[in-house]
Amino acid sequence: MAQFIQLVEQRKQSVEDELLAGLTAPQATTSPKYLYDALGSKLFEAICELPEYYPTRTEAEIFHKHAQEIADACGTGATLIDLGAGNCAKAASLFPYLQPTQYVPVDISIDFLSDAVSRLQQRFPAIDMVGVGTDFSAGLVLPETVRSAQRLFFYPGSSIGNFTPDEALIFLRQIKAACEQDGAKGGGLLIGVDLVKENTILSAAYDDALGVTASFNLNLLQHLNRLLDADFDVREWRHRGFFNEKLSRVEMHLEAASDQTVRWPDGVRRFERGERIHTENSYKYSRQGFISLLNAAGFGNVTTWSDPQQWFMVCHARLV
Ligand code: AVJ
Repeated sequence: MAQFIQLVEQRKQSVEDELLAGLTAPQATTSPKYLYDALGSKLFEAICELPEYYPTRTEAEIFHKHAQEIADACGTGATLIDLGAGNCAKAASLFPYLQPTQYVPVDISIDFLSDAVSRLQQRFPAIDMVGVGTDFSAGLVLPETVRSAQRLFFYPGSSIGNFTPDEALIFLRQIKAACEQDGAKGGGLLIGVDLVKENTILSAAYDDALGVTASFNLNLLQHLNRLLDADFDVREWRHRGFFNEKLSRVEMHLEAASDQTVRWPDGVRRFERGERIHTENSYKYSRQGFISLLNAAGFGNVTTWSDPQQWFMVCHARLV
């Protein structure tokens, strides 16, 4: 049986406070983590199947093509800590190469993860599995059953892009600290990073023809209605997804299609037509820019793998 630990059930009050502070700010924002309720996680899986959404497919190609070299860089027998594991499929495809001793998938979408990890444990009975339900964006805390030796953090999919570069640096330093816990040696990081490319390709990836990304973004409003007991009318909002070249990030917004008032038990927010809620940033890096960030966080010995078009990059880095 896979072990499953729910670390912090974020207090309902603090979820509400955080959300309402963002929603009532002059420029309304919500954290991208609220995109991932049960339906949101499924819509994200659907996004990964879209022809326009190249990151997942390109990263998978890189992992497939360079699996043995990647495993040689990472070393076998590690404690593989999978940040934002989702359905655990990416890590599972690397198990035959990485041969982890322990597998620790971490995700905020708790029910989705616990289903995935119990199915995976049946396929790989020899690997010790500890599922962790937690919001690691607030800090990286791991339960004691996670082994400290040879921790390999796995952060694929370019989820690092959800952080600003400053936040990413702080997060990478936390990973470094977690590798060094109890004086452990041999730790490292295997991370997927999306690279800067032509605007049209980036914009299409976040505003696809079928409107799956639009549904993913709009579903946030349904999630907010449940979390806050609010009354967002999903039909009165439009998806916006585009590349902001100056800040080197894709931005997702929800735009009010009409003047409207949204209500929740102790408050209201008026939105005028065209006003937006900023729901996600997805930063895009240059190869050298990201290596510099890794170095600044205390990682070195960086090896990178990319696809022929240089659209995506997988990096392995060691502690220095
Ligand atoms: C899961 C954060 C990597 O930024 O590409 C996909 C999320 N948002 N389409 C990304 C996402 C819209 C995705 N990450």
